[in-house]
Amino acid sequence: MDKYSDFRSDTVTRPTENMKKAMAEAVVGDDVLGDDPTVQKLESLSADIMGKEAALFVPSGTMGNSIAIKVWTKELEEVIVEERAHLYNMESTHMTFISRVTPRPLSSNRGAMDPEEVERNIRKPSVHFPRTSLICVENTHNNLSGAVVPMENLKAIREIADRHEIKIHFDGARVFNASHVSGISVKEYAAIGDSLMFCLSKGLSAPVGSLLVGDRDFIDYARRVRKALGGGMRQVGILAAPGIVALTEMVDRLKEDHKRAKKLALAIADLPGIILNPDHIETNMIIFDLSHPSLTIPDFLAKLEERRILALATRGGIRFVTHKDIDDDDIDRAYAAFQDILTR
Ligand code: TLP
Repeated sequence: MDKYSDFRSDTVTRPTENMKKAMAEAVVGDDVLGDDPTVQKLESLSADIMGKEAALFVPSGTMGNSIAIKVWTKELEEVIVEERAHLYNMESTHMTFISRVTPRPLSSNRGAMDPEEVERNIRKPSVHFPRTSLICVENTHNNLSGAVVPMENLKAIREIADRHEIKIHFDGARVFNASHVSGISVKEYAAIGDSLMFCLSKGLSAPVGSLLVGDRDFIDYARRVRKALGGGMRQVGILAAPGIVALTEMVDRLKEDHKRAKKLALAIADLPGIILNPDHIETNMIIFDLSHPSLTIPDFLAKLEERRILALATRGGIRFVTHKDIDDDDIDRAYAAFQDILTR
C-alpha cells in the first residue's frame, strides 16, 4: 500500500534520527527548579540567535503567544492584530479568556497592515474606550499562503508603536522561512518585536515546543505566567534536546520546502478549476480556491485522500504545506492526482 503524502501542515513532520538520539542522551534536571541544563542550553541558544536577552521554552506556539499577550496587557485594554492572523482567527478567544483584552482586527495587503490605519486605530486616552497596549504582527503569514511581510512595513509599524509607547509581539512561528526568502536575518525580524515567538515543531521538525524571546524582565514574568498556565515542565530537557538539533541542523533545509511548494504551485495553477496565483507562493504554503461545476472542497479533499494525498480545508480554500517529510516524489504524486481528478 502506498504511503500517504501528508500536506496538511509542516506540524506533521517526524523527528529526525539525530533528534531521537539527542532525546535519548539528554542530560536533564527539574526545569521548574531551574535545574535542566539542556533546556538552559536551548533557551540561551534561542536568545542568542534572536539577539534578545533571554528566552523561555514553552510547549506550543499558542502558549507562547498567550503568555506574551498576558505579559504586555492589562484588563480593559485592546490589541491591534491583522484580521487573518493566527492570533486573531485561532487565538482571539484565548486573548479574551486568559488576558481579558479584546482584539481590534485590521485588514492588510498580504499581511502588511497599512501603518496609517494602524495609527488611526490606536485609541486616544478616554474613559469611554479601551486603551491600546499591544500590536501583533505575523511573519510568515500562515493564512495568506505563507506570505513574507515586507521589512519596510514592519519597521513603519515599529516606529508608530514607539511613538505611542505601545509594545509589539511578533508571531514568528515560521520566521526562519521568512528569513530564507527575504535574506533578512531572524535577529532583524526579532528586533521589530518587544517579544517574538517561534516554533520548533513546524518546518524545523522537532516533536514539540516553541520559544518566546524578549528582554530579561519580560522573560522573568513570562516564566511565572507559564507556571500559572500549567506549563512548568520537569525533566523537559528530553524535549529541548531535539529543539537544539532543530536550530542547529534543520534551518537551512527550509529552502527545499520553498522550492517544492513553488514547483507544485506552478504545476497546478493552470489546471481547470484551480484559482491560484503562483507568484504569491513564496515559502512552504499553497492556499488555493476551487471553482468546479460539480466538485466541492470536501469532495476534492476526499478524492485526494482516496489517492493517499492529505491536505486541509482552510479559510480561502485548500491548503498544501511542504516540509521535511515531503520529497519530489510526493510533489509528482500530488500533481498526478490533481490532473486525474480535474481533467478526466
Ligand atoms: N498553526 C497550525 C494550525 O493551528 C493551523 C498550522 O498547522 O499551521 N502562530 C502561527 C502563525 C501558526 O501557524 C500556529 C499553528 C501557531 C501560532 C500556534 O502554534 P501551536 O500549534 O504550536 O500551538
